[in-house]
Amino acid sequence: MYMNENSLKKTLSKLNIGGLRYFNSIGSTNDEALAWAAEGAPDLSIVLADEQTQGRGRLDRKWFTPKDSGLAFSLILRPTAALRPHLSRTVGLAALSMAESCSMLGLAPRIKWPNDILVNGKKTAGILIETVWSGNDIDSLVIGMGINVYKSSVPPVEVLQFPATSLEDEIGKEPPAREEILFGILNAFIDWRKRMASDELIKAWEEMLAFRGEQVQIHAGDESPITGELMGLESDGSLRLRGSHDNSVIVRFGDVSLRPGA
Ligand code: BT5
Repeated sequence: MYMNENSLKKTLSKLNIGGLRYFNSIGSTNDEALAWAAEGAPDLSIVLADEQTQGRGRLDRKWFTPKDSGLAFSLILRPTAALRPHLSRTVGLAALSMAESCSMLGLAPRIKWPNDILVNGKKTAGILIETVWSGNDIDSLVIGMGINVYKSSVPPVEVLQFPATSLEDEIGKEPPAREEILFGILNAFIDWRKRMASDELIKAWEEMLAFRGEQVQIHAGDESPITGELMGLESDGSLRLRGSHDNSVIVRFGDVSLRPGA
């Protein structure tokens, strides 16, 4: 059974969103949102699909979204002049909003920097942010979020580099309706966005980080991994590690994992 579009609209009408495009099935909600943003979609417009046939992760990876299993949506942001200097914090804003909505379900989520939400050490949600440019300026951002709600959303182990789970698995019973979970995420997002320029956002994001105080490695491209103790965040959302000579190492992108044998 697909999501109930009417109850979705009704739930979202309580929030100040820009517009909604709902699909039973789509290639990728991010692709639709990128096209809509380029046509001038209003701020906080949402593209949501029950099923994605070409769901995308970062770096051409795939995001598995079978029908009737999870939440897959893309939020279009039109940054104001005041928020423009802080756009590198957007992934934290999205991660914190998803993590808070997991906390409200009684779970203890952690953010695996930069874009994964872990529950009990397993991936429950991921974020993919893409940009619409206007010359050298950012016209808008598309924030794609995928959350595994029911057990059926978890991909087969063979395709995973990192263990995955769903809210249903972790709560141990039927999770709330997907519309309600979406409402919680958007509500938190709208609220945190008001504080996007404040240190409060960085502090809350930092407190949710997975592997703090542990030895980690960061893989970015083909280069050999960067290693160090995971300390926290810089004010732009970069990750700060302590290297083996007590030096600070700042990381802007990559995939974090625990350092084997450390
Ligand atoms: C992400 O990439 O985690 C970003 C996922 C963003 C998905 C949303 S859904 C709405 C919007 N529309 C899109 O097309 N995308 C966004 P990354 O960190 O690169 O992780 C991708 C990796 O996670 C894959 O290579 C798989 O190993 C694994 N994976 C795929 N589907 C998964 C799932 N449902 N649950 C857990 N892990 C998954």
